[in-house]
Amino acid sequence: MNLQAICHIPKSNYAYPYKENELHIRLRTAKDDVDQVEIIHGIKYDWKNNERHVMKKILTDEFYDYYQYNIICEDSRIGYYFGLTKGEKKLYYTELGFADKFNDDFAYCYFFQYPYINKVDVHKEPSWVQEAIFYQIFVERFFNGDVKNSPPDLTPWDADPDPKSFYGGDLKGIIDKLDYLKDLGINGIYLTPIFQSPSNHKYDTVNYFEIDNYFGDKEVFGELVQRAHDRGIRIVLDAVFNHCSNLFEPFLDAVEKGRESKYWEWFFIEDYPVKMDPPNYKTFGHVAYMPKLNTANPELKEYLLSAIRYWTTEYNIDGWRLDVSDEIDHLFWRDFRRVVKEINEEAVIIGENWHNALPWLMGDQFDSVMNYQVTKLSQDFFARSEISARSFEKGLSSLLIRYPDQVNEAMLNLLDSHDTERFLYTCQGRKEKLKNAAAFLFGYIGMPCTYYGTEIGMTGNYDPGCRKGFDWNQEHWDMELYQYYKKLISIRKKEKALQYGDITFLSTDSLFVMKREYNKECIYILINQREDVADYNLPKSSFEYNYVKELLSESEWKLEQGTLRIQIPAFTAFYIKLAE
Ligand code: ARE
Repeated sequence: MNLQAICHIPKSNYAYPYKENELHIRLRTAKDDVDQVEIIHGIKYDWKNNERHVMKKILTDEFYDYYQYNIICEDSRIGYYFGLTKGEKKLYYTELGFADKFNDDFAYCYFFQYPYINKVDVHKEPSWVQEAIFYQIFVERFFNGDVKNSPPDLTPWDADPDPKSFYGGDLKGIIDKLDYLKDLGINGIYLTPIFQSPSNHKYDTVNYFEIDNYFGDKEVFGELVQRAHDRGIRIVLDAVFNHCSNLFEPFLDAVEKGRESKYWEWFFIEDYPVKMDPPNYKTFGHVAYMPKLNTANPELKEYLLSAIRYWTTEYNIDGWRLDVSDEIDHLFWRDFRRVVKEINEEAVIIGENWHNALPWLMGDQFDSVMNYQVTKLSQDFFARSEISARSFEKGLSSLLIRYPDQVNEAMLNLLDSHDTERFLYTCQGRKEKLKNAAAFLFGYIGMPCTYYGTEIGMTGNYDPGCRKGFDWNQEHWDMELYQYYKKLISIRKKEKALQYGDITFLSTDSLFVMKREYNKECIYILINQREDVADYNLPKSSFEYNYVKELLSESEWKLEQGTLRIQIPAFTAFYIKLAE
């Protein structure tokens, strides 16, 4: 047995409460190493009634197998240890390490413990995340619904963007296109920033309490939220608190008065006079027009949180996406969560962390993060064909094991965004690759998010190329792609297995295979990313089924002698649904 590989960490992604009466325990071993893993668990103060259960192998990545067991408990003061078997060899794994024997009389000295599940510590996601289907809008480029509030010197809508160009997209434009979005089928919109700011992207806020004039006003915004809600669509706003604009009043005050300014401590200014080129204050990246905010300063913190309170309360919005969330202090985010959830427990909080975000996702800060790691894997597998189906699923497995199950259920999964190349661009225009990637995304656990225009075949390089005006001339749309997206969205909305189902990976050399299973219904997502036809024999199911349907083409199949051999054409995805 490879002991070095074995790992369990209490109060982490390896041991966390899923509900007040449900504790999830995971264990890592070396890949294909042990025959069986058991968990022995009991109530700490009543150890003699302990129970022994076999743990299920849930995931495998490049080097490790991962096992999980969910303890259902009325009394949550739990002790536990593991029993590992390999051939004749039996070993116990406790908090003190490995042993051949375990003396139950002294169990309390050895076992791992989960001392108590306090209800307030349970990471509770909004109840709707598993049914959410998001759409991201870069406001300046979606639709110009009110030409009266457009900036001067507009760039023609169909011209290629440069970092400074203005096109006139606004909030009224989104209202005008809500029926388009409703018809597409999405039920959540994430808007890039809408508060007053001199740039087209508005990530440099000048006033956190006002809507940008070129985007509209509070009345229009209120109308947008109301009309979206009327259509069952939620609205998530972008909170940019890592930095502000260099034209933000408090920064101007600090520039003018130096240390005498009551806002001096809101920033990280090294010296007076303040210099811009190069800046002698901390910034986002090396961007002088974005001075970094000192979110540990109590007055600034209260000011920013009051803005959050204002928009969440007055406009009844459904959540926040947090810009550069990984560079802001954790204490700020804990207070932020308290403020948001006190107003609306069902509001979602989505961080912008491109890397492992576990320290933000244990229940006291974010509900979710933008899943750029899935973006990267999807680019490698679907768009660039650089990795195999098996490598892709190993990559996904590593990501799934990083976080508690409720976090995986709430991750914002995306193929592209305003900060990446458009996925079709990465695919070098090969639409079938984008379609396969979308079929994966809408079948995967978490909230699928479509970047505006990806569904009609928009393409473009990294920022600013990915921020072109949405092309509303339907003659230019890739109608087949658009219909495919609509189909995927409608299936995702209908199928409980895709929203709530357990996930299992079963890829072969030639095929990516992912199974989602929920209450005697199961959907196999089979994706052929190769130039040849791929064969697949559906494995025996845990339940008897007679109903077999491929959901994307809506064709029904007959079982032959209880089995099904499927041929998947090159660069095609199938959603095979089995039911009783
Ligand atoms: C502007 C120009 C660009 C130019 C850039 C360079 O438009 O063409 O390349 O300046 O200075 C906003 C605007 C951008 C603007 C930028 C600076 O939207 O258009 O770029 O401000 O003025 C990292 C951060 C992550 C950040 C990305 C972009 O960690 O937080 O970089 N994303 C957010 C927003 C952006 C926004 C800002 C932050 C600033 O979503 O839109 O930019 O408010 C790895 C790293 C990550 C890194 C990632 C991408 O994974 O580990 O940390 O993300 O790559 O580079």
